[in-house]
Amino acid sequence: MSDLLPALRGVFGDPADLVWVDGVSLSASGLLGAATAVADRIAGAPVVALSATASIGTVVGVVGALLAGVPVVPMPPDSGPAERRHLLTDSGARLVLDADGGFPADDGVTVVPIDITARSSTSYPEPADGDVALILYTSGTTGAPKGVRLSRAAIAAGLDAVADAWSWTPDDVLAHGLPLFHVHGLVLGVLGPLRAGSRLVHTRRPTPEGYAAAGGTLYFGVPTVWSRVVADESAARALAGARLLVSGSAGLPVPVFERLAELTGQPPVERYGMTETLITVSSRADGERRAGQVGLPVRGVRTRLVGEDGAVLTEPDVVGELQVSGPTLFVDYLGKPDATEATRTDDGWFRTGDVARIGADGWHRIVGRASTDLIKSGGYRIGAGEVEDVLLGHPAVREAAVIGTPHPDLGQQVTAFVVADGVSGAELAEFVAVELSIHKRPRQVHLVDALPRNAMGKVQKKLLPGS
Ligand code: MCA
Ligand code: AMP
Repeated sequence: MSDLLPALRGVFGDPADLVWVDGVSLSASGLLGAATAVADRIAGAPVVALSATASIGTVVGVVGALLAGVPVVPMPPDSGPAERRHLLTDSGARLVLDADGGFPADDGVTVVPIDITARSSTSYPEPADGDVALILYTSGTTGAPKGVRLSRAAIAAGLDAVADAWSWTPDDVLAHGLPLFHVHGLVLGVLGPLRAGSRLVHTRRPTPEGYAAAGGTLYFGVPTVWSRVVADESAARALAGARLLVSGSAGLPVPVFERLAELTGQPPVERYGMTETLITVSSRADGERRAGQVGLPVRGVRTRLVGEDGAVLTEPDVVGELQVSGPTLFVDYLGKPDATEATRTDDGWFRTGDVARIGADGWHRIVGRASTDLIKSGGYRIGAGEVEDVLLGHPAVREAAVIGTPHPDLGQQVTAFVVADGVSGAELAEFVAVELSIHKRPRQVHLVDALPRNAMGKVQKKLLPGS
């Protein structure tokens, strides 16, 4: 069931350009040979990290780890020292696959360069369905990111479910330019084509011009990408011939949905998911699409809403916490049984932390998040606590509170309120950008005399301007 790489085993022939990333392509047999050479270097390791640049080397590295049955930790290539140290220490990875030769040598790990021209024909046994394939680090409301362990079976089930919803076949050419270290760009965007047998065109960055030139039949984007596409009318019109445009990772604003439909002649499919659950709800290629709604549970997934008292809500159109169950759920947060446990209900459902409404016809609307401490900016999930911890590590900072404030392009932007002496907002933003990855840098830093607190001394984020 969980052969994640049928496209490499000749099931769909040997297309010359199965995977194309930023002008460099590999055939099915070429990718298999190069990835097997990676597998030869890492086989037997308990875990491997990978500096996941937007390059074909990243695809080769991930596939190599899948072939060898070694769980792989894709790291944002712009992670600063604090984030990198955390990912390596928390995952225990002592080997780092490096596609571009840019990984710093000073982290006490062995760097294994990825050579996309190498070829090996070693044959590795198929790992078990329950084995962990990927460990994806993702932010929680507090502390450093947690490693979400995803099994091969969950990934296979998740990909088959979206292939069903989106009528994804080997005749498709998937085009996108999303980062290769999250579910969207990596699981759906790289492993999806390798499971479905379709070709992949990765544009390195998700720009309107890149999308217009990619010649895809199927396109993936976060709402920021679609909003930039509709602002570039000629790029948007160039997508008119595509079979399907898919949006996810954050809510697609209704005006962007409508403008995209107008310029391309087709309303986009919107789908909803999480790193921990993969894609759980979507509209369908062969069905209706509605602005502001994310559709119906995908094949094999069940959803329900729960009220604040924990009771399951059965009335349509009421607001509650969305819970999901099914074969696409993660194994656990690596090394964090308590945090894992906190996400599960007594009867085994996963608490998403998202607030939703389900109509009488089963269509889902995502209304918001239960916690203000998870920010979605440009589709990236950013934990307020992680950014606050870095700010508090600056010697001039006495107090810090981070929230998401509305942003026309990114949905939300990271905004920090800081009590500090003798330091500028720009210096503090730069301090965060050096320690963490770029998109976690506050776009706005407000230096304030005090943070609003309640009688218990707890910061009242809801009282911060813009929250
Ligand atoms: C970026 N820049 C910044 C900041 N962030 N400058 C100051 N402060 C910041 N916080 C810089 C960049 O380094 C760049 O500089 C310039 O701003 C413009 O960058 P660009 O990449 O064009 O745009 P962006 O605004 O940074 O990013 C927009 C984006 C990006 C490209 C849409 O947010 C993105 O790739 N998002 C995808 C996230 C994603 O894949 N999420 C999926 C999670 P310079 O030009 O000098 O380099 S998985 C998930 O959510 C689930 C499962 C799901 O449902 O999919
Ligand atoms: P991540 O773990 O980065 O995968 O982020 C998952 C979160 O993204 C979810 O919990 C939602 O808050 C948000 N999300 C993903 N897709 C959508 C969508 N279509 N509409 C609204 N929010 C979404």
